[in-house]
Amino acid sequence: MQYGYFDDARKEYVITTESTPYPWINYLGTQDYFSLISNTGGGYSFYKDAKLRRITRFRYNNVPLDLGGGRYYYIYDDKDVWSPGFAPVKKKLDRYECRHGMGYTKITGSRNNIETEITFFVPIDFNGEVHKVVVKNTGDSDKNITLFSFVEWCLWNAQDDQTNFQRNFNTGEVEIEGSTIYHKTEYKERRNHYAFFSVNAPVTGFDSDRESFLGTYNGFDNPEAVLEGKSRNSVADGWSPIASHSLDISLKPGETKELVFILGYVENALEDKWESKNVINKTKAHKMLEEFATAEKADEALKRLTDYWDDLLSRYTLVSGEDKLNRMVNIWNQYQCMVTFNLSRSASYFESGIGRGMGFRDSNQDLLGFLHQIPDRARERIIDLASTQLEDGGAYHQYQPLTKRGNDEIGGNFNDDPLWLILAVVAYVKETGDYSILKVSTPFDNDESKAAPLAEHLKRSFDHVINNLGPHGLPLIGRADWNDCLNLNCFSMEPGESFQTSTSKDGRVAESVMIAGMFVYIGKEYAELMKKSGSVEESIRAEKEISRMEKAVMEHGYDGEWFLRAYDDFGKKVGSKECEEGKIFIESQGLCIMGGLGLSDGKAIQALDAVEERLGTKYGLVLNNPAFTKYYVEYGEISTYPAGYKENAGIFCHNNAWIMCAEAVAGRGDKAFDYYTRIAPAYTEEYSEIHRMEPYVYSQMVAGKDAKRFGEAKNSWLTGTASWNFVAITQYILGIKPDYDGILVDPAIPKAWDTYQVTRRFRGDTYKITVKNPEHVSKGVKSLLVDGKEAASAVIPYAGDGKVHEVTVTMG
Ligand code: BGC
Ligand code: IFM
Repeated sequence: MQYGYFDDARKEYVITTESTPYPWINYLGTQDYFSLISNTGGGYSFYKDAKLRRITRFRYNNVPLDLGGGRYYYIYDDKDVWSPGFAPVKKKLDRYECRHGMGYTKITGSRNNIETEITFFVPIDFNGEVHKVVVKNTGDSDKNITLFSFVEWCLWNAQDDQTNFQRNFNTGEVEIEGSTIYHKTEYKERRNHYAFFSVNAPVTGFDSDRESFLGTYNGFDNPEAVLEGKSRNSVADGWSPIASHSLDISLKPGETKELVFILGYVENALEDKWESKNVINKTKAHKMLEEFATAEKADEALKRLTDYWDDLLSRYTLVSGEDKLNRMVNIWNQYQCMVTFNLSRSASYFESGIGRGMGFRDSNQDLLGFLHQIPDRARERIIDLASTQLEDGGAYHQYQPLTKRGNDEIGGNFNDDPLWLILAVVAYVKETGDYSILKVSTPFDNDESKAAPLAEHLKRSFDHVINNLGPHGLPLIGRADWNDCLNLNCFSMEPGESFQTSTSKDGRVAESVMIAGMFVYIGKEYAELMKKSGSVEESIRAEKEISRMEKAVMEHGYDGEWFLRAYDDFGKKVGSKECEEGKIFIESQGLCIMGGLGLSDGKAIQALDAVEERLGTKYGLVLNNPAFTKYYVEYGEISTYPAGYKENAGIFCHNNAWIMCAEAVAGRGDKAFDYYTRIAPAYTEEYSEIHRMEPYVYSQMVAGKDAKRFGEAKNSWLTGTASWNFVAITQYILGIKPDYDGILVDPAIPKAWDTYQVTRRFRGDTYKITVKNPEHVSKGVKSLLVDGKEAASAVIPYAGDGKVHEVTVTMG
């Protein structure tokens, strides 16, 4: 069952009912100011950091669902009160539609011949959001209505705001200036920032004190001020400051009125002192309001935003016989990659914005799907990430985006982390040809006095693995590798200590075959990068280490039919036939085969067949099998999950992509694409009532075959699934891979495909690549013509002339 449809021409998903199976959200903002917005206007906004600079308040896990805060509008029409976005009043609408587009959301609601369309967006280079409101009288008699707006301020630190009431009920301060309501509460120490909510027209009234607006015991769905059609003109003093406007509007039949509301954030320089306590410098706010003084200016800014996205998305475009595939590759997968790049795992409807900042492994992987869009921002992020690396090559697992400092509470010692940095840098250099990044002086542990060239950081990442090997010559897992919940050192923790906070390493010898696979796969990339950048000796040294690791994996990491997952701290096999439960895990199969292991002797194919047989379901591949039905102290958190959920045999969409890549490496395009379609959102759309999450973006997890709610997804939006599936489909299946000296063409496609075209913008040139498959093979490039001339290899040489080049690839 569907709850809407894709409008590909406008790059929108159109939701046609307010009763979606879960709030279906979108993100506004591209750079510093971000908002989450659900299909009924719920959500919140923040500047750079969802924890430390929360602008509006939101209550997670609220009852009823998604009424915990948002940008709410109310219409008072002859005592009939309703919300054009359905929430919060939830009165039946005659028509409802929500269009989630690229960085904007347009919600239309009509009732009693009043149609209201609100377009929400964050303009490019603007620290605020625009709500363009169009109200139309669609009936044949005059209408006199009152429009109310509403947002609730958060007192900046979202965690403190939700917990520290003894203090915070005293601190709220606002100021009213014409139609603008300023929120200027200070947060514990003097910081020169404030927010404001304004409208480009004179208001009839306003409110800035929540209790005055709602009434002491009313909710957002029935504010007393709105029920009476009259603002209280309240000025908040402590308690819960809000911002609400009311505007009387008269409309003749057919008449339309347009208003522009601005919710903005201002950060003044610290030395630009407040004149005296709480007299804020409003110059920037005034300028921001001036920028959106008219509806035309809002329309122009929206046009700039859509042009911006059209340009970003034009860097990789596909024309294939499959509409669903086209819309994933051309629109939604790339869009999600930008969102995960911006937000890492911090703020979604499943991540509270106060739990996590930017993840080291997460953000490095997110770069893989994003860096072709804006390489300069990727470069900056790489340096930020590398600056949180520790001198021994390990890394802080997370950092707060506002401060960019590593998070001490979580620390490091997740032993896969360092390798992802190498992969991100390799991808960046292949995309841009910019080797100079390797020379950038980059601090360790955010300490400038410990700075070294980025190349040195990569070396330490590589060596961190070599310096931390276990009894089988395989990498020590540390607190956990990519699988946060496989905590093989868990049993030796102190009572009350969690794997997140444990730092002791004594007696911990658990080893990860997954990291071994990563080391081979990413290590080969490292060796090649070193060779390409002139460090030949380092490249030779790396190759020797990789060969040694390959031997260790084939000797101790293969279990007869598939790759083992690990050795626990007692030296016992994990992910082996010998295990009672959890006999096979997905991660090591994917990464070992991506590293080329087992390809020459049939072991890779054997492992992939085992994956299909034991992990395959119609909704995707589960992570492990059989699921754990008991708690295993030696495995940790993974076995605390009920069978079929999350890391315990859930369908983790992130590592499904590794199997797609592995199948492609092994030459089995049909299987790779089959796995792709099992989890790609556009393909799940038709069973949205089971899947429940947004059909335009990936979710982290779908409940696996052992779960009671098999097929139901959770944790939509912020997941490495976005970038890895983009890599899997665009580079491994469609086979268009950026490389140091050009674009490598190496498709692994379903045999039935005849042809497809990819247009790839690459370092300023444009390559129009037509792939033909007359012999209906999955793999193999027979000829490659660039502008009519046969190329020497399967690499399209980089021309560097800024021109358009026609490429014809014939498979066979
Ligand atoms: C979740 C993991 C997550 C980890 C991070 C666990 O509870 O299952 O998916 O990565 O928390 O803290
Ligand atoms: O690898 C992790 C990631 O860092 C956060 N989400 C879950 C993944 C698997 O545990």
